[in-house]
Amino acid sequence: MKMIRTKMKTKEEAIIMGIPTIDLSMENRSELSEKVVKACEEFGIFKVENHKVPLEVVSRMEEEGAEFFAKPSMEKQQAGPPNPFGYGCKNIGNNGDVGELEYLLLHTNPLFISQTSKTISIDPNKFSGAVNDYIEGAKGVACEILELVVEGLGVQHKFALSNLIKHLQSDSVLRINHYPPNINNKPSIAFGEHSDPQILTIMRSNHVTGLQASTHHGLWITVPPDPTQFFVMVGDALQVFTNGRFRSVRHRVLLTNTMKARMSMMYFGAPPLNWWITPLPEIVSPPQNPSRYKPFTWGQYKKAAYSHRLGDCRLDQFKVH
Ligand code: GA4
Repeated sequence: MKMIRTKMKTKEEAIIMGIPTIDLSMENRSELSEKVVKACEEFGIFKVENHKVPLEVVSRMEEEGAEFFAKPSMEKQQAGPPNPFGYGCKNIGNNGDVGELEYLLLHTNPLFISQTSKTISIDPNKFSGAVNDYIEGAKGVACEILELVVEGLGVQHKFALSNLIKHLQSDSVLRINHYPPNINNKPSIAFGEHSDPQILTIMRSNHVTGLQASTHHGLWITVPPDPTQFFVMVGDALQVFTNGRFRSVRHRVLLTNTMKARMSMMYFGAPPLNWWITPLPEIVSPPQNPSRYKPFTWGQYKKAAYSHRLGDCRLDQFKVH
């Protein structure tokens, strides 16, 4: 969907506003990086077209997901509970949040995938093969976006951010969500409002609508699904790396489809647990423009995130007042 207006003054204007679409095959690199930075600043969410992930990689992952969620509940439970990884049903996190969905939460480390696949599929090699290929594809998209972000922000070291998710010890996660058809015929919130704690989220869903993103003014935009493309979302860690120039996007899933299940796949790109999350040196220039956040490691932030409710603004406790 094309962006109709970026500057918003009234509610009416907001309603006709869609999220930006960025064509990754654009030849003019500096124009492309400018567009990415602008989309991150203004929306924190955008769609990318002409990515290089083969369709076959996406459909294999989709088939494996559909096959798993079609199993009887007893069999799925064998892959749970998701503490911290595995199969989950309705419960989200550890503090009483619930949603109208079931999901698989997987660490992206291939050794972990090969172990967990045994409890998920009767053909663990086929499952882990599909998951690993999908992760490689989504990670590629995330790295490309992060390299464009860095270029657009004028940061010297091109791989300053992408290296964090390419790192062997990266704490990135893959999540597959399965939402049942909404038989009540009343739109309902199936996954509550929140921002993602990581650096960047790469999301792809089937054709069933549901994702909504909040503008910086607090208005909800419905994001039309596009099964062949990816959606990029700014996470809390990227907000800190850019010293608040980008803001993590608050989003939720609202279900309206009475006939079909929604399935979405999210790759959450994160650094290693012991990595410090602090603004990129080129972004801050004390004393005029100091860091707005107290330094913390990704491990500390994750711990803090899991001690909060889903919708909490977890970054607040790390802000310099
Ligand atoms: C949101 C993004 C990812 O889905 C997730 C979620 C995690 C979970 O479902 O276990 C969290 C949530 C997410 C944010 C705050 C904490 C942790 C549930 C929750 C209440 C896997 C993640 O990393 O953070």
